[in-house]
Amino acid sequence: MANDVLGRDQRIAAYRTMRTIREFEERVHERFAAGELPGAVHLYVGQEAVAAGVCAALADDDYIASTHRGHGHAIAKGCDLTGMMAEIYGKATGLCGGKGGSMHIADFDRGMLGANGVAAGGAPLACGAALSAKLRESGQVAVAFVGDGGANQGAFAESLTLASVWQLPVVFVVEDNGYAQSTGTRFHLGGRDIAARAEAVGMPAAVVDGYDFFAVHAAATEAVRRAREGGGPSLVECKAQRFFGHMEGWDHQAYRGAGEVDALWAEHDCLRLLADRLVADGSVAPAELAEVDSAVRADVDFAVEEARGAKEPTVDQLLADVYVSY
Ligand SMILES: Cc1ncc(C[n+]2csc(CCOP(=O)(O)OP(=O)(O)O)c2C)c(N)n1
Ligand SMILES: [Mg+2]
Repeated sequence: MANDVLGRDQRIAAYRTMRTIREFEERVHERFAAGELPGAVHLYVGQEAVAAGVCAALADDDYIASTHRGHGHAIAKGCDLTGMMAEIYGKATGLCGGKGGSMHIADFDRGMLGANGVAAGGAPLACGAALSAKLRESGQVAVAFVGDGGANQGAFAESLTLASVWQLPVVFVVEDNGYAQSTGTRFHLGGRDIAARAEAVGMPAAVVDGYDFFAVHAAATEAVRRAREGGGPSLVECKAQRFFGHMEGWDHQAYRGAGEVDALWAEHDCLRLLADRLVADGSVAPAELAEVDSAVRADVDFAVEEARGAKEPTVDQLLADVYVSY
């Protein structure tokens, strides 16, 4: 794992963020199976170190634009767990009034510009936010999370080009999790690394082990620093597979090899890798991590109970904020 400059409190905060994402996602998995959640839900388990490592490099007022697999990004950027869970339950107390659901969670107060049902939809949005920051000279940075499949969208190529030509303060975080739905990257990528596409437009790029919080954080910190100091855009490609199916409900992962997922849990569980590292280097005692675990579990319990008990939006609320009159 890469060296990193983070102090003890920040290391524990990283563990807390990743544990929160894991607990939240596993609970959503369980509640979906119980038939409680409407709509489409895509889980982020396995990739937690990417969201946590990138967002730990950002300031509160920086922007992120997310993907359809957005819960981890939202949690790492500081979105409220209770509001997120209520949103996934489609309740009026949700972050978007229950009208967005899992795939459209947004919270502008936290710089979370939204999960996005459109593959690579976050890339042009982040460019827009970065252009705004540049024109306002605000010093803010925008991050676009994009999947390996999303990186094949035209909008991604256009965003890279525009960001480079206009030297926007934007970071493209590509999460190569091995698959776009059921299609493995070896069938759709046309090359080994998406990072090469950035180099083609003169943009610095790095490829990192996405299971390694410290490696992600170091690469993101460098890219964010470059953007904030006027050095233009960067791409950080993080390799980390998802441990669950593409989407809750129907994906039995027949396209994956026998034992593939078991091996991921055994060898590439980013949360366990981080915990082992923190204990081994003396940053924390195992008991401290256990305290974090139980506090996080209580937070997620609370979020689920609140969401279950909350009201659904009324018809009036459903129609509010949907159409804009200019
Ligand atoms: C523009 C567009 N095309 C197709 C889809 C259908 N679709 C939803 S998720 C997905 C795969 C995305 O793969 P990737 O970007 O690798 O993200 P991952 O699901 O692996 O996180 C596709 C093709 C879509 N949502 N948007
Ligand atoms: Mg993918």
